[in-house]
Amino acid sequence: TTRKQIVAGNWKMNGSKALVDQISEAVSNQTFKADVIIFPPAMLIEQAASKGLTVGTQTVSEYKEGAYTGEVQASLAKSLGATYTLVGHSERRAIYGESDEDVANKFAHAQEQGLTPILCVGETEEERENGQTEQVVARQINAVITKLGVAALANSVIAYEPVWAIGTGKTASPEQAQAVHKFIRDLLSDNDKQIAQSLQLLYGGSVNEQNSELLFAQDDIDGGLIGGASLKPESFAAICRSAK
Ligand code: G2H
Repeated sequence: TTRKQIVAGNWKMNGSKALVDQISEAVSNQTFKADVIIFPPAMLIEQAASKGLTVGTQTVSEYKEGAYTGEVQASLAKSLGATYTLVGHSERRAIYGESDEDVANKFAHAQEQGLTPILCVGETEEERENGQTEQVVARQINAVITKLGVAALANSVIAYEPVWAIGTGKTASPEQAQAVHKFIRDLLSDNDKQIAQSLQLLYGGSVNEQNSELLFAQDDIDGGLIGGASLKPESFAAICRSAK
């Protein structure tokens, strides 16, 4: 099977209009084997899209419109040029209390509005130490399958991001990451073999230009979701080049 790799930059609450220009310069005159996607703060979506970058939003409201002060509206993000959205990033789950059900609702609404969701899953350090990694990741994915059916995953991406590796400099080893990716693909395969084969599974958590090549070379890793290193134009371009 040939799954196209994805290198996605999650800027979190960082960046600026100037950084949009710099990143766009760093990646636009090169061709990569991977699709490159930028997730800047929502206010920069239009500018990034106007530079020809493929763009997504870092979260979306599960509601269509109305009295939801401060929320990011899927249809508006789409009209500004976003084509993807992250859903259920661990920071949204941990800091803003998003439940598995909230995340499934956001996933559903994003697809309804024509955004491709990247569903983020992953265990905390405590859960890993207690041997619960597979159970947690399965619960997070099954919340979407239970609500929407497995067919909904056909037009989506999953990012495995162990919480203990996020922004900590502790990357999962390629073998550790591959083991969980394989577990996820097997879980999907139990539901639908074709979707399991075609779905792109990204690794996230302290990916940088030193470790990306080996991670991206694993059988079930189809690219990465990059935080800190995606804010440095040269590092991000190097990570994009390392995709296969
Ligand atoms: C994980 C990742 C990007 P970082 O959150 O989503 O961030 O690469 O800084 O660990």
